[in-house]
Amino acid sequence: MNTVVAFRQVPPFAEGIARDLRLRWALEEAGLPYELEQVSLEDTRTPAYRRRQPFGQTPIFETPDVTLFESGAIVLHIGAHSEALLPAEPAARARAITWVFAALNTVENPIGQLAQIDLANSTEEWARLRRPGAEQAVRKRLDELATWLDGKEFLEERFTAGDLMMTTVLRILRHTDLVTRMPVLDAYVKRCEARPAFGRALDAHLAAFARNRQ
Ligand SMILES: N[C@@H](CCC(=O)N[C@@H](CS)C(=O)NCC(=O)O)C(=O)O
Repeated sequence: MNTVVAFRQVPPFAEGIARDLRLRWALEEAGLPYELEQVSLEDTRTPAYRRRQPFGQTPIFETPDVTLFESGAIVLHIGAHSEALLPAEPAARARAITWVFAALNTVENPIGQLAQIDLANSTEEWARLRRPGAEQAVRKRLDELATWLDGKEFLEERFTAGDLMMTTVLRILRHTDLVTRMPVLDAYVKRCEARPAFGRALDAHLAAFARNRQ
């Protein structure tokens, strides 16, 4: 059986964006069942956990054959077993993989910096000084992405793992209006989020946190 390892609880701002959602969505698109293993922050500090995830982060993905960390690597691994995520045709597959890296390396990087300022350090002086530059860097990437997506439904001819990853990265900005005020990006995110597999993944992701609050 496949196992997704996720945090038992996260701060409210992370419910709906914590990265186990990426795995759950990929597994739903691929039609693969999975079990959930929930961990606490304390669990992630133990040597046993570090042998599974050297940096003490979530998510982890375990199959009978392999233990994996890094959400991008995991989504690609799931995609290797499902054409729903990675097309069989070699060039289309390579393009989809390219977009997974673009989402994680080129787009998530500035978005992560802005989120860090807004969600973790907003009261600090350095954050106040840095925020305009950080927002500008995000806007640049969003403008470029919107230009690429203009007139398109997805990043390539059809939905792929690239769109899955890009959507989850753009969702990190949901505490701002940076995406929603850009019609092309807003429609793109909503189009991807309207997929039944995303709905099932998000429901399960949120339900797990809700259960643990009771
Ligand atoms: N690059 C990693 C990032 C993983 C990550 O930042 N996970 C968060 C939860 S969504 C976490 O574990 N944060 C606690 C920490 O980094 O110590 C991935 O994509 O899997």
